[in-house]
Amino acid sequence: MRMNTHKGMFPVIAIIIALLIIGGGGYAVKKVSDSTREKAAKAAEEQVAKDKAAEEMAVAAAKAARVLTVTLGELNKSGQTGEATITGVGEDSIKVSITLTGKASKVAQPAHIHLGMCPNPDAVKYPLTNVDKGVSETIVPITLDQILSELPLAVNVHQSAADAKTYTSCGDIQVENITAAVQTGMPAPGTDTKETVVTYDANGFSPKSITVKKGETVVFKNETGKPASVASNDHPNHLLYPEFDQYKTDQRGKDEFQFTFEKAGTWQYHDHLNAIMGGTVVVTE
Ligand SMILES: [Cu+2]
Repeated sequence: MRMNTHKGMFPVIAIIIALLIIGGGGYAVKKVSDSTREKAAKAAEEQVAKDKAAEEMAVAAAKAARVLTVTLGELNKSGQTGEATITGVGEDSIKVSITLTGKASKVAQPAHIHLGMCPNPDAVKYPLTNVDKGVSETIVPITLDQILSELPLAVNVHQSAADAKTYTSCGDIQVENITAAVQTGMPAPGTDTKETVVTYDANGFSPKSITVKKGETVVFKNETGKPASVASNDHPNHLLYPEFDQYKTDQRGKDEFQFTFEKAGTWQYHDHLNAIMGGTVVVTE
């Protein structure tokens, strides 16, 4: 009877142990997959944060790159006209630059951004540096967007400190006069890529040898009237510059093959479909 009980108990214990092992294993697997998932989620979060920061920088740059031009008209027969430009500086300031032409003033002329419109603007909203010898430059700690939210505003120049009541030049700030600032030192999109054309006809590739700088794009134009496929030497494996192989690109079968050389070196190539025809691209640093 006791023996029977023990015999009967054994499978039960075995099953319990087996369940514990399976359960434990399952737990371990779950733990590993949880930590993998956590890592992936964290990486995704970091990427989102990075993207957001990049986007914010781009938006800030775009905002800073705007310029608002204000045309200053003559008032009270002053003989003075001119222009004011309002540009974003950094993320939270603007630079107001005034240039007056026409009749020069012997004294410094007070200037402000006033509420209201020309020729009879209201109270001073933002004082500007006096116009001296026709020029004035002021950094105002507000954003261009803030200025635009406060319109109507006008840039107004006065005769002199003594005769501030007489306005000499005035211009309304108008939202439609915003343009993109010309960025100096930054290449305009599309102008930084140079293209070199190599023509391929019955006589072969022409010019047969070209020299380009790293990062430049070469366009191979097939004018043979037959299918062609440009590839680096040696035929048929193209291992000299494996990426330089039209067949491996989305331009496969096309009569024009554009390739940007990112590796410096001397790269012989050929037409894979007529391998006796070839040329050389020398890529310098
Ligand atoms: Cu080949």
